[in-house]
Amino acid sequence: ASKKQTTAVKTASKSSARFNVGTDKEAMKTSILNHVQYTLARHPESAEPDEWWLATCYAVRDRILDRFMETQRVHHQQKVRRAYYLSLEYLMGRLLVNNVHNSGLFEPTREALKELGQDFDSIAAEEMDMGLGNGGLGRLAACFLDSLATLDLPAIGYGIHYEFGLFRQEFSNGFQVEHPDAWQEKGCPWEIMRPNFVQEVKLYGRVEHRMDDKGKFHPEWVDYSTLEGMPFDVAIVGHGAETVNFLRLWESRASQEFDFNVFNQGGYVEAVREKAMGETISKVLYPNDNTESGKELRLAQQYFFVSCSLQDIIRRFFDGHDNWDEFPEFNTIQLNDTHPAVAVPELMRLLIDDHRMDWEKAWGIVRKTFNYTNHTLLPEALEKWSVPLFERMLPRHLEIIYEINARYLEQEVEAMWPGDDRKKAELSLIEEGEPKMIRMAYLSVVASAKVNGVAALHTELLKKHLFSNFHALYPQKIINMTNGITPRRWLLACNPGLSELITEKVGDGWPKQLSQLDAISKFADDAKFQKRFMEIKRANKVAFAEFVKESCDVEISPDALFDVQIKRLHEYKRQHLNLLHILTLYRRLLNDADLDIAPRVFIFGAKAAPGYALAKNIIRAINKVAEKVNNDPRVNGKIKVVFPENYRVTMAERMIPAADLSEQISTAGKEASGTGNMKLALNGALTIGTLDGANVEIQEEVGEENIFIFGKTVEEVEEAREQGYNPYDYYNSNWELKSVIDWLQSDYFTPGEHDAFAPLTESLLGGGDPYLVLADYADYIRAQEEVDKAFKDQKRWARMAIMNTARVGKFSTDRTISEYAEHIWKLKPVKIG
Ligand code: B1N
Repeated sequence: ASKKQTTAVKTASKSSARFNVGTDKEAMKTSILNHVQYTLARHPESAEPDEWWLATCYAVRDRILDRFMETQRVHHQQKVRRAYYLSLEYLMGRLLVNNVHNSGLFEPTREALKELGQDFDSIAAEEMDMGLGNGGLGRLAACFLDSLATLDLPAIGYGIHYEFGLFRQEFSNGFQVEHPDAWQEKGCPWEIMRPNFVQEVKLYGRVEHRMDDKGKFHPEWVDYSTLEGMPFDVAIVGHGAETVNFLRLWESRASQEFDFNVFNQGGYVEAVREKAMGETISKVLYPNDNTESGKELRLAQQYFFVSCSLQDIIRRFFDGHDNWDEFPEFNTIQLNDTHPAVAVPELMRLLIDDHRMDWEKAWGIVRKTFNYTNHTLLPEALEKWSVPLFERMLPRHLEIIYEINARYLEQEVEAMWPGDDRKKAELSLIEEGEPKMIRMAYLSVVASAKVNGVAALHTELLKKHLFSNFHALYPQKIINMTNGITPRRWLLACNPGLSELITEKVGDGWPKQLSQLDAISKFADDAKFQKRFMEIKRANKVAFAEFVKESCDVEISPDALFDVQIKRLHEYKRQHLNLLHILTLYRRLLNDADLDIAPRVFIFGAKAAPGYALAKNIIRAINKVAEKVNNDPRVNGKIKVVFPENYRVTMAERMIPAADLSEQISTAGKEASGTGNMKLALNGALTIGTLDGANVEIQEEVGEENIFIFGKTVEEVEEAREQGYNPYDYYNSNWELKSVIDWLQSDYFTPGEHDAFAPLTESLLGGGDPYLVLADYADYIRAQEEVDKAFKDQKRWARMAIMNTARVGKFSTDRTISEYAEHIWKLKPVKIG
């Protein structure tokens, strides 16, 4: 009977390989209604919008899961090679709109909802952002998942199921105030808990070296604490593809087993403490972008998710293989920055201690399996863990790192620079000092087959500075993989007006072949096309203006130039340079009410790390300047400043289609790539920017006549520093610059409250202006005047905007991921169905 049943199950799943459920409007309608009634236990007549949202997600999910199971069945059956992406951050945003577009269910879902008396857009707006990341690095991971599935590449993402993602931001008297982000409040229809794949993780304790019966010493990790990792899977739907990959996020739990043991030893308080730790690890995302805090809990998070993931990878591998020799042939693991770098000693430990492999063989496997992406050169972001902390939490891993270091210094560094102790100290994985620190970036380079930077300039700087010794030691290892963005979310879904126009002109292949956009460049001078392009932009600006009215109670004109800077608040990104320009215009307007400038709206979106005082002060300064400018009748509405609170993926999706100008004004050499620059250009915003990160490559694509470049180059920045850069030289010689900085030092913007912006003005003057704001000020103002001139010539502007959309096809993550697949992962597409 049981055999018969198995056959029946097999036949059922085979005959319905693609869908068990219909995908037309009627089927969607039935399915949504069924979920309202039988999943949510609600009468359709009284269901609330968030319940319609949930029911719709469940209906869509049912269809996606058919493809998900089929994909996994095929991958398993064909024993495919897989890529694993390890990242502490995934900035996913909302999933419903994305999922209906990618799975081809957009029309039937919208129509079904309409017949049920519901509006798709308002239902979709019920969804909370899945904000499990800080900024570019986390959003890049999300775009990569989209492209991996779209290109039919077998890949799984691993990360942490944070209970709280990036904080929700509010402003109070201009100050940023942080609130917990309860993203799971309305339910999480997209994730599936997988209790059958729970993993156990050890922490703390010590190492004993015990002799086995053959007289060989084996290290043994003892007196450790244990935790459990519970996996939650989120399906990742490829665009128009059959492939549905998944993202597996681990949630930490106290291990019942361990509590019981400590309990029996009489350690009641200990047991409760361990339980608290178990429940704390996946609580909250660290809110730092481009800085490391060095906190114990952060290391615990890293190790926890890495250990769960590696054990899961090994389990999956042995479900189909029986030989470790084949491991590197079927598995490649990408480290998203050094945050998961503890995977290196962890895989060594699993191979040597748990699977009794010898060192050389284990190291050979590790070096063929791992690759590492570097995302920053900023010293404050480079991870270094103190040896004493590491020893306490991961004693066996510390031993392994020392052993890796000793062998690599004695064999490889010695062979290259014989007898050179200075080179050995320079290249050591351990930085001498009090305390000693483990250099996680060096560990990642030594253990990886390939190391990549994220834009051409960034990779060159990596080879020249941070990893120059490694580039000499391993000349083939460091390569460039310029970042990208998924055109599905960042054009097709967020800008339906422009998408329709493009499809009308070039057909509907562009979302999967973004270079096809180039075909619209031939319409750049076509008056009719220009008109439609600009009408779409204007409609997007009208929609955004409505949002600003509602959220900030500020009226802005859709005919003004929308000047947008949206990114994390960081000194190197120089939001304060933008602010100095605003103050310059404000001042000029007060001196000359008839000043001939195109009306502008300055739009900001940014969160500051809660512990980053200067960044928070810059937010306050922007808010306070906004208050003054927006309410000063003398300005006559010519400039406005808006800073809606709680910038996030969903807000970016509203702002980017409405932007005219894209501010990419970091100090040259500091922004590894940037990806907002790509999103804005794709949606027809012109860039004002420095020759930094991917701006360099954007200029190459769009042509120098379609971008506003200003400021010092990397070489000029280096030179200025060498010659003893002094901001006062600029302050004292540029009278207008001096006036606006003095203005900030007065209480004009905060009446009665003195020195409100002291941290900001101090950093610019007394603090030595580490990011050369004053040095770039004059050229920035000049470039902004060119922007003004170009905008006044609407035909010229339209032409430039069209050329931006047309020429940025290179920046699709489909191109980026194809390069990773070819040059790093050696990964081939697998067609499903
Ligand atoms: O990664 C993005 C780049 O486009 C940006 O230029 C870069 O700044 C960003 C520590 C980071 N680099 N490093 C981080 C994030 C969190 C953290 O805890 C560092 N983020 C970037 C994608 O390549």
